[in-house]
Amino acid sequence: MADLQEHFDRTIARDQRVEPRDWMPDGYRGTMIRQIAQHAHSEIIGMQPEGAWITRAPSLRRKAILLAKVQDEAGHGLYLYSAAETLGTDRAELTGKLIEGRQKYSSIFNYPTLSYADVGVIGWLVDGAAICNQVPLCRSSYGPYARAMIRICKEESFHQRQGYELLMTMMAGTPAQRDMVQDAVDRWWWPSLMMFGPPDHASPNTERSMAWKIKRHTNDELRQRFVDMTVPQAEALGVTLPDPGLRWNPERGHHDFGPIDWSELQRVISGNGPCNAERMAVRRAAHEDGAWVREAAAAYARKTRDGEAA
Ligand code: FAQ
Repeated sequence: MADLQEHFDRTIARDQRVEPRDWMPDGYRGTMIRQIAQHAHSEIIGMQPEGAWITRAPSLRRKAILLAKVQDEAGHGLYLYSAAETLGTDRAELTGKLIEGRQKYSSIFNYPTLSYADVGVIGWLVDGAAICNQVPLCRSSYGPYARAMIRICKEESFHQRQGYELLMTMMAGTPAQRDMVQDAVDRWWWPSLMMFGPPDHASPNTERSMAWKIKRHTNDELRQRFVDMTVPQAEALGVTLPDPGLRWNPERGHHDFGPIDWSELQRVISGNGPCNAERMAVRRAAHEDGAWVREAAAAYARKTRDGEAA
């Protein structure tokens, strides 16, 4: 046992990857399953806010782009459930936990999408925040997760660019279109900052996840990186970020920003955000409606196996 622990510690210390065949402490396995499952659930639930606009996209071009983006999110969910399966769980079990409300998904997907500008702002801010958080996860210590993240990040970059391009187009349009963009930015800015999780002093998992090199930066470090990256983009776009406390601090070499309402994050995580009930109801209905597909696939697999055995 001591040998196994030593081998694991050496793997982490040398910045090598932990692979599914390797021994790992139960705590490491449990943390990886929790994080990967939460991430996978976020991608799947995350299809809903933008998916609601597919039938109302303003042009064929916008519809094709949005369809591709939402399909990518389904794909990300599937890679991530597969990565979780290498740790000894299975997708059906994780889906069960999601729909029973026993596992979390990202707070950000519990906010409504009120206009088409929200599709652009989700691409710019939500995918922008996701990239900031996930690029370092390409170096996460668990091999299957780190490798899944490489492709996911490439696709998220396309998502971010399509959102920014959509917003640039709207900002070059009518005053009403510019107002729609500003209104969407006002609503999504603070929830986007909350995506990075609680502040470091109130984050129970960060210290251990950093020691295991699952996380490479703390929640606050990544949040700051996102703010610094986004401020010049907002200027180029011509929108105002809704924070009177936002200003460049030359001494820190970073932007200062105003206080985040952590009680809102707590409320949303604990199931009481604006759309939690709706998101879960849609997910449960999709699961029930898909029962026949799972049954047919299982019957087909049985038949093929029996045929091969005969
Ligand atoms: N929402 O101790 P920490 C996307 C939970 S994908 C809900 O700091 P940790 C793509 C946390 O799980 C977005 N729960 O936890 C897309 C923990 O739960 P516990 C998802 C949150 O794990 C774009 C507890 O609070 N991305 O956007 C949130 O060290 C557009 C204490 O927190 C990922 O999952 C939250 N915001 O750090 C799709 C990335 N924050 O212990 C569609 C991978 C924290 O009670 C459209 N995950 N919690 O079970 C991570 O990097 C980390 O898990 C953090 C949290 C940073 C999210």
